[in-house]
Amino acid sequence: MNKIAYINDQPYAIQKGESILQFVKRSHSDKLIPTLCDTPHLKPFGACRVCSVDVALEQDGPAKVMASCHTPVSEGIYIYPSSERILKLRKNIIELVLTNHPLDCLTCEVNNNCELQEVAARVGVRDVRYPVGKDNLNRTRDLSHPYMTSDLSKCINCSRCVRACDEVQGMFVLSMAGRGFESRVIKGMDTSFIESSCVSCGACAQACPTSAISDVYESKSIIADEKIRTICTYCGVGCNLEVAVKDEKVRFIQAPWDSKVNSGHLCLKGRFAFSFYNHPDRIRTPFIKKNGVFVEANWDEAYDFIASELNRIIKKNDPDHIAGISSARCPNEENYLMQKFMRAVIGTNNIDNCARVCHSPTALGMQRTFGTGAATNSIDDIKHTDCILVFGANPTDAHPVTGAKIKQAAMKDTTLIVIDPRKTELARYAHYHLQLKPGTNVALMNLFFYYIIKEDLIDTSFIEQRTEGFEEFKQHILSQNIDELESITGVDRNLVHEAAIAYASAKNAMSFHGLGATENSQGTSTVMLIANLAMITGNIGLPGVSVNPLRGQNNVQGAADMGCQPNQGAGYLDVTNDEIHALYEDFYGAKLPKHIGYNIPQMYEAALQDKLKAMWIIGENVVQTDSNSQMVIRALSKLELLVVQELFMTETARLATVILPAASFLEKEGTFTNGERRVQRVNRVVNPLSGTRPDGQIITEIMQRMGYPQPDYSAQNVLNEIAQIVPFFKGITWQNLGKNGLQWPVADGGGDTPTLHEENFKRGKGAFYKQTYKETSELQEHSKDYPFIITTNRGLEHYNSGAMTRRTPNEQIVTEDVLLIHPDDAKEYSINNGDMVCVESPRGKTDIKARISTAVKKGILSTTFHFSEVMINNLTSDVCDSDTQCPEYKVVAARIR
Ligand SMILES: Nc1nc2c(c(=O)[nH]1)N[C@H]1C(S)=C(S)[C@@H](COP(=O)(O)OP(=O)(O)OC[C@H]3O[C@@H](n4cnc5c(=O)[nH]c(N)nc54)[C@H](O)[C@@H]3O)O[C@H]1N2
Ligand SMILES: Nc1nc2c(c(=O)[nH]1)N[C@H]1C(S)=C(S)[C@@H](COP(=O)(O)OP(=O)(O)OC[C@H]3O[C@@H](n4cnc5c(=O)[nH]c(N)nc54)[C@H](O)[C@@H]3O)O[C@H]1N2
Ligand code: SF4
Ligand code: SF4
Ligand SMILES: [Mo]
Repeated sequence: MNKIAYINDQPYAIQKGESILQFVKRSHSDKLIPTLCDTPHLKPFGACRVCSVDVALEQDGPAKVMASCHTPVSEGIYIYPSSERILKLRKNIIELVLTNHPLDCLTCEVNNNCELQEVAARVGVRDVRYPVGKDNLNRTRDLSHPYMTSDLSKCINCSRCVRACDEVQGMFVLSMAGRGFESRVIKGMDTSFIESSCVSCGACAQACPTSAISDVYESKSIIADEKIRTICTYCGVGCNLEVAVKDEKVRFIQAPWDSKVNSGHLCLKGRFAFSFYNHPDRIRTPFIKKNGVFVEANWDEAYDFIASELNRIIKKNDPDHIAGISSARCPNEENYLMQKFMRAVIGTNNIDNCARVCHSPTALGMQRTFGTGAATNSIDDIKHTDCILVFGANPTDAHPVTGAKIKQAAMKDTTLIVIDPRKTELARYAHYHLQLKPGTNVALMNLFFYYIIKEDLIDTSFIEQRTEGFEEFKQHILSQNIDELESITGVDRNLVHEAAIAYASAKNAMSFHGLGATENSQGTSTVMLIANLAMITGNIGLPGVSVNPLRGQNNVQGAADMGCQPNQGAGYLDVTNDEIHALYEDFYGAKLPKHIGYNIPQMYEAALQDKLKAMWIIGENVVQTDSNSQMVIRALSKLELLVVQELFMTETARLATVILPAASFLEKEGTFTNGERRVQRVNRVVNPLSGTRPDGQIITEIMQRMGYPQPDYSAQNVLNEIAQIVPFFKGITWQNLGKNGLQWPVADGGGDTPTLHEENFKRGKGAFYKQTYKETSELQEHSKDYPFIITTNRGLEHYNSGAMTRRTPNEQIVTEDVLLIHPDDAKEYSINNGDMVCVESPRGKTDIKARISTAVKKGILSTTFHFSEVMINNLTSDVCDSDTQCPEYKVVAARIR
């Protein structure tokens, strides 16, 4: 029997753990009880009392006034939300609140987006009887920050902003100071937004019921024509956006509360950094380079030129003299078409995407160990885990909405282990921070395994039933020289010992890894060890456990799923396999190549050797972001044809023969697949800027121009085509993706898969692979003359080559890449904070501003790679992960002058 409580004498079933407010909202109506200090996803606060209701133990019995937001509903109680005395009480409370608020409130410009006005109207307050609170009305506005403003004369002390900052973002920037009429919100030690440690996530602005804290796009004073839901274009978290449009222009963005990925939260890139889309720098017409200068062309001229050049190169050489790089920034449908174009129209497997320089070791390493190269679980599982291992990842900067969740978990009772050469923000919250020397992951993992096996913390039944190769693996681990591993990694063995026990003895443990694992010469080996770590402890196949790579770009998961790699076609099917080859030939109705094509580093190598004549690059700024920039420039400059499809004139676009102006994510439709395999709908918010076209349309038109019968472009039709060839998209339709998308594999009928490998691994048994640490050739060859190691990572405010974020006000928040250097090193080289230093590697050098910091150990330098003025990839090397050719960005020999 359901337990029951009564609302206005009507019985309703109650649910465990509900407050009276939640109960009334869910079972009866969300209009019955007005609230002020309450807001979705924040803990009940019970400060404003506007949500008060009468509660009696029997029908019409003596009632007590209770704040419904923080009173649990109990069986058999009688709730009267609108009794006469409650209505009067609410009106009094609101009158008092308004007393301390600008008197023009009821007619203020924030019109119908102000919750305070709405509540005032609902409780029937039309004017204010009490005198105005003393000092509240002439507080100065804070206009220091490009996105956040405050006008605290409008503040009603509800504390929603303070709680959002604490409970969602975990920054603790805002607090209440003073008491009574004097109490007010302060930032940091009573400073401005820009001077405080605010990370500009905007959670406070979204939470504020008035516009006391607001974003400068003045979300609260604009009445949008339309609000359209879509997906963030930046990182692989895949946050949902609600984009407000007025007069065909994007005005502001908020986080939908009902999103499974980011329920009500965003970082500053998703929420604020959108103004690149109509920046004057957007390319608005095709260009063809003639005698070294770009000349405007119309689309027909550009298409004819490209088609005739490609046909000429195919005829003179062969199709393998042409290669394509597809964009992990673009939707699945566009990536699918790009690989189809290269394979079915050009006739080559020379197709790749930026996963090569990012998580290709993850895809391969997890395919080898599990059979599927993708995250095993949902991010939401953080709620159900006891231990989190963050391995070579910095999610509070690079995956901020996930990073905030990990931080919140660590501040409660989840054990946090961070393995990173830098003291990242999460490292400061971690119970164990293993601050290893860059490039020594395999040695560190072997040490970690040593203690798990020695302590007998292995999950024997999981190993026996679900895995193979364990005995050999174990013998290898036990034969390791512990002293040597300790000295290689530079981490105290006792700390590794304790962390290993913490991980292995946790009931449920998740791991999250990033580029610190993959962008190394032993990247694939490291990922296999991370997968083996989950297997040896049985942390796979359930909610609350995982091996979750934090995939980088918004759709890098999708670009690989769609077949933008030289060895596997759409759906990861092996292009060299006879049966698969026949299947693809039949499906595309074309003759296809059967040998593996070039990956990105091989494309440059081939170009330098005159074996590649043409490249087509969509949405990737390789000159700035691929390793060893000068080599990349030499390779691209040798090509006879370079097509670059871009939003902006990037360093790469400047080298193009033809530039095609593409439409951005806000201007087109399709699907993005986030790092937890969630395929989500990207909806068009505004029409493509005049002169630009969606990438999918451009590729289709070229396919048609070259004689392939591809139907005119529509994202939904291409999605249907994908569902016919990609096995794990079988049950996906545009309609059934709904608001929150589906996690692949999606079976016929639409059932999706939050957790992989529940019963079996894709490859049958999970495989153990022993690994031996090997020092990178970069250090073997150069550390004598270049005694430092420089490693690169990301900063919160800028995104990769900065092509987009540097065309937004983010540019005012962070203005340059800086070099972190340990105080002892700075002293030795007489470097002061802010000095320009010259950093040099065997490939090149650059000048960069020094910041003295204990976040790095002695001998280690670190910086970001967002600014072309610094062009840090002039320093990075050609050393790659031996299995996937992912460049070793993370370990570069350097010296300073
Ligand atoms: N703000 C912002 N967000 C982004 C991006 C961005 O440019 N800006 N880019 C997106 C992309 S494409 C990606 S791939 C992701 C990447 O996100 P992450 O994987 O977090 O990438 P990084 O910040 O490059 O490096 C992660 C960490 O690896 C550590 N590290 C370096 N060397 C080693 C090592 O040898 N071993 C270990 N264990 N750790 C090491 C670094 O100190 C750094 O803290 O971020 C995405 N999100
Ligand atoms: N030193 C160092 N270098 C690194 C790394 C590192 O850790 N250290 N990390 C590497 C990693 S993980 C990655 S993923 C790469 C990223 O390297 P890139 O992919 O080169 O970086 P982005 O700046 O994201 O470039 C994307 C480009 O796509 C364009 N674009 C955006 N949306 C669209 C669209 O819809 N259509 C089209 N046609 N274009 C669009 C943007 O204008 C931008 O120029 O950098 C790598 N480089
Ligand atoms: S600034 Fe807004 S959210 Fe914060 S206490 Fe004041 S009214 Fe509430
Ligand atoms: S966390 Fe990633 S997906 Fe979410 S808003 Fe920030 S950049 Fe966009
Ligand atoms: Mo990436």
